[in-house]
Amino acid sequence: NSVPQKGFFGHPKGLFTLFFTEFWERFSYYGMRAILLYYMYYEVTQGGLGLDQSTAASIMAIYGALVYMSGIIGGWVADRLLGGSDTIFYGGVLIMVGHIVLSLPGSLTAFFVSMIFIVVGTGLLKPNVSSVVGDMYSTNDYRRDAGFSIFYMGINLGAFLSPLVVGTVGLGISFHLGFALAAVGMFFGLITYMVTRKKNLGLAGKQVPNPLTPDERGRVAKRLISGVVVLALILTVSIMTGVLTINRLTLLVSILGIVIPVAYFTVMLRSDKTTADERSRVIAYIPLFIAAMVFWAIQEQGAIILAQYADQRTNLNFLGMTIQPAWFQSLNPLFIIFLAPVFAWLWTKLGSKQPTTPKKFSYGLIFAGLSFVVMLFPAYFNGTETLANPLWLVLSFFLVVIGELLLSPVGLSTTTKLAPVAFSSQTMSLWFLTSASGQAMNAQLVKLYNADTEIAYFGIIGAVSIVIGLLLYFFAPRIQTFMRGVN
Ligand code: LEU
Repeated sequence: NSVPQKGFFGHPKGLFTLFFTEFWERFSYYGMRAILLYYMYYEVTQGGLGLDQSTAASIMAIYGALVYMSGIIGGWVADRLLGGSDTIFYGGVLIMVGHIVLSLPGSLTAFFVSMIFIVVGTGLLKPNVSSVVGDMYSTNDYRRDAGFSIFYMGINLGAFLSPLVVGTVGLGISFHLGFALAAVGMFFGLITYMVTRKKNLGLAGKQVPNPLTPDERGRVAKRLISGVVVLALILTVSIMTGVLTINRLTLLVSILGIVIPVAYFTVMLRSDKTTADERSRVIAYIPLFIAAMVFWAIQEQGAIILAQYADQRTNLNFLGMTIQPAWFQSLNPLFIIFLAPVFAWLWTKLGSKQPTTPKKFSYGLIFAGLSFVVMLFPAYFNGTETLANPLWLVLSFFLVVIGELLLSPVGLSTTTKLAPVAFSSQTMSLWFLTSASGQAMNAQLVKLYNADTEIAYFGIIGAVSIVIGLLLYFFAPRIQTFMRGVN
């Protein structure tokens, strides 16, 4: 594309397509997440599945972990098999099917089936829709960063509206009707994508960057088919014999949350395609990876522990209205939408005086820690028997968003800059892994929360995050030297 396109707010028309596809995909995902926890632990008489709360909380965490781990598969499929554009489409179809399964009155089994569809579907769609945004701009196009910011607004607009829509219907009428709305959302996304992609996306995402050679194709197909068959067999047998319990599955995902990044780092450090400078940068990336992992662990507990808190520990009669607990899930995206421009302005204003990336990460962790520390106050002042003022939750979501805006926007670009060139097609997955691993850790942590442990829970996790943030602050200059010129 030698003539830059300007069909959507001065940006390539393709941004319109990707913006609305991702808007609707996030609408469906976060709408579903806003009621899923309640669906799992509400009594059967209330339309729920009647699971115990700590199991429900753990499943929320492994669900979130798997959704971003599967990005590795999505990245690979786009890179070697289908190209981004088609991979996004198939992902959207699987996601929609997943929500449809949830919308039919069903059992725990139906729930797990839908989870498989949504995990694989999101893995195909989510990393690729972001990479195709990048594909629409040449590397020196000055509109590139702004394009990503607009795209990020699409994500958060979808995430903001859906708890209000899906949450209200899901909790007010029926869970299944709520999930049906999530399916309808993804359907709108698919329609937008299908109708406008040919005209708007052009060649973006059409090429397969590193296609399989013909004899690789045969081998990969064989391995893939036998892999899926073996996995399905193992799953069926272990579920039927009672070997695979929810607890063991949770443990397995938590272990994957450690094993996958360790494997990634080992391969990058050992590869002979990695130069000495690049090796040093990978080492610098390790503490940043861990910091991001801790950050997302706290941020994602907003949909688990804080959601539980909203339902059970919060006074939902506020200023004469009755609040639905799912509505609190709109706070994070709402604050992002309002504060993202403020931070963009701040960084421009500070120019070269702005904090280095490791320092931004450290502030991010401190704010995340504070978002948990403030949750100590209601119990500290009034005990755990009195319902808390909902404004405490609002404050907590506000603080974590400050952290998110310090860490998340620089996180992806830092990943891109610190990963060795030979691994560049993997950087999106590597960044999503920070969230996946954080959530894999959550799968064990969230089990520890209940009314009796509340104070210790928020206090210890909040303090640990702040301490890691401070450590990172002091080691920031050292990490910076390992980054070898990248800032
Ligand atoms: N809120 C973000 C999104 O849904 C989280 C991601 C960066 C892990 O896109």
